[in-house]
Amino acid sequence: YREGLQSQGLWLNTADSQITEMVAAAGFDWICIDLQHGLAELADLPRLLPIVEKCDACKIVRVLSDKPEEIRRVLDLGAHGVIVPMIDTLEQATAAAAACRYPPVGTRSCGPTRAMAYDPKYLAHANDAVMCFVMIETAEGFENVEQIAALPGIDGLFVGPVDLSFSLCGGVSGLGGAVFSDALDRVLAAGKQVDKPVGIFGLNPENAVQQLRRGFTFCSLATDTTLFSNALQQAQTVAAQSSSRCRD
Ligand code: 3PY
Ligand code: MG
Repeated sequence: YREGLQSQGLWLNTADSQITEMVAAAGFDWICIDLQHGLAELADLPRLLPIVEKCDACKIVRVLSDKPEEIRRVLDLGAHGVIVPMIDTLEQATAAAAACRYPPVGTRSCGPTRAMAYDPKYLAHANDAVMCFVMIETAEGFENVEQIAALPGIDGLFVGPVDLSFSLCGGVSGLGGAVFSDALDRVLAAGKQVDKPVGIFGLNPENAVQQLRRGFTFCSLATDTTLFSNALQQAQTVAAQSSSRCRD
């Protein structure tokens, strides 16, 4: 993203090694392990992150909250970057960015247990290499989006469309409406103004492609759980069609 390239990722809601292997081998630019709404816990990361690392995908983790101690631990375990949910204020965003950097720039305490195992020279460049993306998904965060985007240490914004639709439009029925569409334009403009990437969670692959066309820098194409449940439905549809043909 630092070269301004668009990228596609995949979102992991499960904490399963085999699914992570399959996703990593499929060749996505980045993979996000979700600690906020997914099944993974902090203790799963030493098992899952090396699988992603092996396939050269960028290791992103959505943290459970903006708590600095949690952000630091996720980075210590070797994540390249964090997506921090539910950021409302400049203070929250500043603290999240600070938690990602060692002093004097930030407040990160030094103990990169797993990160050093991936990269012995980690300490020399961690402050520059680590990525801190904050989620714009509340009305308050949205109102502050230009100032949040401009903060030093914030590498980019990430839109949570579902929460943002609840907060701005009263629910997911607003996702297709003008208020929501204008909101996305404003977030994109806020990123563009400071030349920082803006990502978004893709609701499905078609939606993800639309968002990339619209100008988002990075977008998740799907989640492991939605892919699996779509495949199940497809299998059931095929089975239902063929069993009705058998009866005929
Ligand atoms: C949202 O859409 O609110 C998200 O956080 C995506 O997971
Ligand atoms: Mg959300």
